[in-house]
Amino acid sequence: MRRYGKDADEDDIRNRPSPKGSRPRTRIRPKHEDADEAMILTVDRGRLTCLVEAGTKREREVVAMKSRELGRKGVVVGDIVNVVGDLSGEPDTLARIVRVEERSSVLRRTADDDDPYERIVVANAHQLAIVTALADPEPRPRLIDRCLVAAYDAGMEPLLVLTKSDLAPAAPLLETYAPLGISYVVTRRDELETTGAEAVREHLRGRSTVFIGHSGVGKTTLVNALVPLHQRSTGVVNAVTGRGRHTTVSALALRLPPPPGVKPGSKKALDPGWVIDTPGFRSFGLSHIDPSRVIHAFPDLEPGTVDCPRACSHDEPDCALDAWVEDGHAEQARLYSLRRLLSSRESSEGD
Ligand SMILES: Nc1nc2c(ncn2[C@@H]2O[C@H](COP(=O)(O)OP(=O)(O)OP(=O)(O)O)[C@@H](O)[C@H]2O)c(=O)[nH]1
Ligand SMILES: [Mg+2]
Ligand SMILES: [Zn+2]
Repeated sequence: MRRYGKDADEDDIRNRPSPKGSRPRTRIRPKHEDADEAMILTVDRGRLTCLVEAGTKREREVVAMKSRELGRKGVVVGDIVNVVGDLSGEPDTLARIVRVEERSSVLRRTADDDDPYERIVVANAHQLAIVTALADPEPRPRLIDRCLVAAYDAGMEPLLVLTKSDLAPAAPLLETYAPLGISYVVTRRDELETTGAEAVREHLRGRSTVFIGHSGVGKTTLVNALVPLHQRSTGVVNAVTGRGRHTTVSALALRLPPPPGVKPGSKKALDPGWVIDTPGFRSFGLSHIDPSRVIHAFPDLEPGTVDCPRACSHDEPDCALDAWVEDGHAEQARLYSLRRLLSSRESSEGD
């Protein structure tokens, strides 16, 4: 998401010289020139909650709907949009979204691998927090691999969040991911409560992070600890099936509170980062993924692919990457991890 606070502040000064915030209306403006910029916080059956004048004293939430001129274009959490109409934020008012700004990133998935219909989950996020419980429900490494592929494809930085460390150790899983050099954090509920999730927050400052994972892994528990002023419902995991109950039904963006000791009004206080809680998914389809974007996340291996045959799957006898590793340009474990990630596209979608 955009570095909101500061920009919005400057905008405020430029556009609203009068203390009451009223603008001259005499000039004839091109269509929607006076639209306000807003960020989408959540979407509920065609009603979109957006934040206007973010980072200013007049910051407020406004409920809006898509205007007809947007056509079929979707609007998702994290989108930066232009809104017009009643922007007072009073109850029972409804503004209109007239434009969606170009997105800096999109996290997409399909319901399963054969599904041609792509859903955009969240726009403009920088980081993908892949939340996996160490037990209850059991971790599924193939699913983690698929989420990593989605992160690399989206150009988002992955963060591995391993929850419920009170139930099982993290070491075996971390070993699998060590060659990928991914940032990670290990959490447990009782510690989240006492430390206020400070260890997690370290990874989140100044950017926007989407939390994804199976139902019941503890995404909302984490987000609640990170943003204590906003408590969402959490659910229990079924003791027999080991499945969560799909407690969270819609994505929601929440601003992190400023870190302790930061001066109010300073840049750090205005831009402490955003977290986006999402509903647990059953599967994570990857039918839309471009393998070259995944290889791009392996800068040590990418140059070795110039000698590959055309449309190389990188897992075939003529693949040039074996020689590349034998010649000492990259570690064998890295090639193994790349191949595992690429092949995760063919594994069954729920695993
Ligand atoms: N033992 C243990 N339980 C935890 C931990 N974190 C979360 N839980 C429990 O796991 C259950 C599910 O947590 P939620 O936060 O609702 O999970 P979620 O990922 O948001 O689930 P959905 O919204 O359904 O996708 C709750 O009963 C939590 O209290 C932990 O670190 N240890
Ligand atoms: Mg939840
Ligand atoms: Zn190859």
